[in-house]
Amino acid sequence: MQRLHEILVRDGVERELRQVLGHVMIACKEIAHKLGQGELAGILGSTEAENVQGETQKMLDVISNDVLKNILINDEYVRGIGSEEEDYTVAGHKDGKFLVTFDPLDGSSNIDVNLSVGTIFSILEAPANGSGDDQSIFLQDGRKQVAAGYVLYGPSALLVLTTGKGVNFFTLDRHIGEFVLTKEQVKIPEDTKEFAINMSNQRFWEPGMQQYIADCLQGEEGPLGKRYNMRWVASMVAEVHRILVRGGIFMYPWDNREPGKPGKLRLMYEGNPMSMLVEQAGGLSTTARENIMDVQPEGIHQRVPVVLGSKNEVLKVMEYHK
Ligand code: AHM
Ligand code: MG
Repeated sequence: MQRLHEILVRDGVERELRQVLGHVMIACKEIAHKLGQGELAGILGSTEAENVQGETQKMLDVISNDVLKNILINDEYVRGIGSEEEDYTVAGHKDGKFLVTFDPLDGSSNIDVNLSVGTIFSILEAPANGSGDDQSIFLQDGRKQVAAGYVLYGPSALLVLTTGKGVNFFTLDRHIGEFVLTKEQVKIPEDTKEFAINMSNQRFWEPGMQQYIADCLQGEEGPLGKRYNMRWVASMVAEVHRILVRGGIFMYPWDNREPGKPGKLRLMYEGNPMSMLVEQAGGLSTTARENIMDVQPEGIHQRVPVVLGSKNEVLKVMEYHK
């Protein structure tokens, strides 16, 4: 049995980063426990509040955010945090070496129906100067991430992590309270016949995306020559996990539902960490035109179109957008 800590030491991950990752995992174990209690803990359902992005917050969104925030801003190596559920970035320790951004509970529309949700996180190095409550120090492109990952709260709780040396899976052993290595150097198959997209937004997409999906639906008689299958969990963590396990393509593309919002997902704590994982596993992650990790962020809650997964299929979608 190899525990998370042992693998991080083996992979030469510096002590300070190991500590921060350890703290993220303590928070995720706490979140896993609360999710497991469900209705018993009386914390299902929504709050009265909305987050800065105008979305109703679930009670568990707020609780998960508080759990992560409290542990991280008290970590001496964390300069600051940025969260989907915080309007602004929050300062941690003034000399902290790292910045952590996270979506504390992604896919939270799934909570009340007892389906999979997850925590997504991304870790950047803090620049020499600047306080963690100044969002400008967070605005670094995804290539600068030193670690990224998610914890999927499904039938088992699973950590999927990269520190830039491939992607490993760790399953939470609830008996000993530790994440234990269960799969190493995961690779996404290059080809796929499975796509994931919220079809109800079809009329809002660009012509290229409309055409790609129309061609997928034609199956083996169409120009793509394959019989496709479709999945939509409405939980990006579950979606990306399926792709890491058996391949596929996931899209939350550009749409024109709301002016000024190029899609739904956020760059700093959804797009970038998922892109690092997907690329480290041999897949591709793009906006349909450029690599997501090359997008220069302009705001902590910036949105980005997302097309990621099996390499050859993502390249096809990019062709449709030329
Ligand atoms: P959230 O961060 O508010 O939970 O939103 C992100 C989630 C993703 O997990 C998922 O891919 C997407 O929203 C589903 O959106 P939709 O409800 O439009 O299908
Ligand atoms: Mg989210």
